[in-house]
Amino acid sequence: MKARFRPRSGRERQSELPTTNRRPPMTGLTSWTSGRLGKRSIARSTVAIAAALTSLLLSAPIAGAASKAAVEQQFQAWLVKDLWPEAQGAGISRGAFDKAMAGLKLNWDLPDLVPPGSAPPKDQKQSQAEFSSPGSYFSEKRLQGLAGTGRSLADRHASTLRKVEAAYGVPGSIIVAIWGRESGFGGAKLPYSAVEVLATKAFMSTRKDLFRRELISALHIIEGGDIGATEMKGSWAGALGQPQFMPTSYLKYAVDFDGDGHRDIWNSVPDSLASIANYLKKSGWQAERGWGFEVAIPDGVSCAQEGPDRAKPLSDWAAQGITRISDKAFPSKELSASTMMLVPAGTHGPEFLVSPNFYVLKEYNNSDLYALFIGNLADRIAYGGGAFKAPFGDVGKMLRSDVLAMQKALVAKGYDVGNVDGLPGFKTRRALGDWQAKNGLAPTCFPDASLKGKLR
Ligand SMILES: [Ca+2]
Repeated sequence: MKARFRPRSGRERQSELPTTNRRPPMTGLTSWTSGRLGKRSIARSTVAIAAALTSLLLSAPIAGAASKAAVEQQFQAWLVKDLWPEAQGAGISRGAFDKAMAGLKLNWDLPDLVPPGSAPPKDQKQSQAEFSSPGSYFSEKRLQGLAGTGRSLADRHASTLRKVEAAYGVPGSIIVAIWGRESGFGGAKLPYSAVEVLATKAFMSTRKDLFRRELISALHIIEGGDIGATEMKGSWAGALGQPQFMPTSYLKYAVDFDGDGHRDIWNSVPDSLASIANYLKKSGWQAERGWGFEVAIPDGVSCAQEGPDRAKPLSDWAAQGITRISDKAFPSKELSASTMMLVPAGTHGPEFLVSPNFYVLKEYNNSDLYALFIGNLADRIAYGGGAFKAPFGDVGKMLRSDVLAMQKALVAKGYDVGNVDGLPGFKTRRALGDWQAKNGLAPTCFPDASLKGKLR
């Protein structure tokens, strides 16, 4: 788990679904799978810095030692003259504000910083990023480790989980899977002061406005008395405690489940588990449904039918000949319920029929692979399930710029690929499958090296 809290830069990307702004990406997965924060905003030039200093800073990604001191001074002035009036307007007391900001300094080690006067980072590197198979996301060793620990913790906290399930209608296995994935069941060390991270990013980062909102929310949490500023620990991205909530999510979803009067997602397991469940319930979790099934799509049934906007009753998919890969029957109670096809690697990987609960998991972290990871881990914890049966295949060596070129070609031919960003989300996959079928190719619904020359 340790690696997940290391600063990194330039990995967050936008997927094709609307992003939810609930938490920034925490995972070190392949870049195209993640990106809850939406488009990185181009930092406004906020501070009128002398032109000479600007040109100096442009030559270096981070300001040098001398100018760092100057930026620290600007930061202190910003806290008092810029941030405080907004915090005051939002109902924060001067006492809580001063206490939270006492001795605060910028954290220069965080990723995606844009010190005043420097240019925002160019996205050029992203287009040269190698595009790899999603398979590496599902490390069998890691999943087995999380499942083993998850099962024993599900036993240890069985009575709490039963109460949480009764209160929120979310299966304990799903809650425990998220708890494990997000913070190693609360065991991962959260090394950062959330206030320091949020204030640094609100002052100088690629997404200042977003982090400013989160900082104000963090001040509300402190003002409310659930936790002190120094105890409010988080990730390098400002995500808090065992469920890894951003402060705005904390204010919406955190609950006091152990009854001590505080919503303590840092130290209380019952509060952490119930807060995760409440997040999912408020995001629309349907108690009577699972998350989905790995399936076999027969030859001749197109993979280009996927997407949350193409839901059908499960029985309609079954009528096309789609079966569970386990050969078990679909549960009869779900047959009439709304279900979607999901092929994250087209025909090059495992194929799924998913329920709306799958998209609720994506509200927690807007990535198909994240939601599949949680579903798979929960099945292991609940039923002793194993790895997905179908392997993620090799799609050849490609760059994001190659995917981008294919997207542009599809758009020129009138297809809707969603965002033209070099990331093959479901609309791109679907468009590619339709184009393949129209051109006499068997649809694979995923960019691969062999298609580069054909699709121009
Ligand atoms: Ca509590």
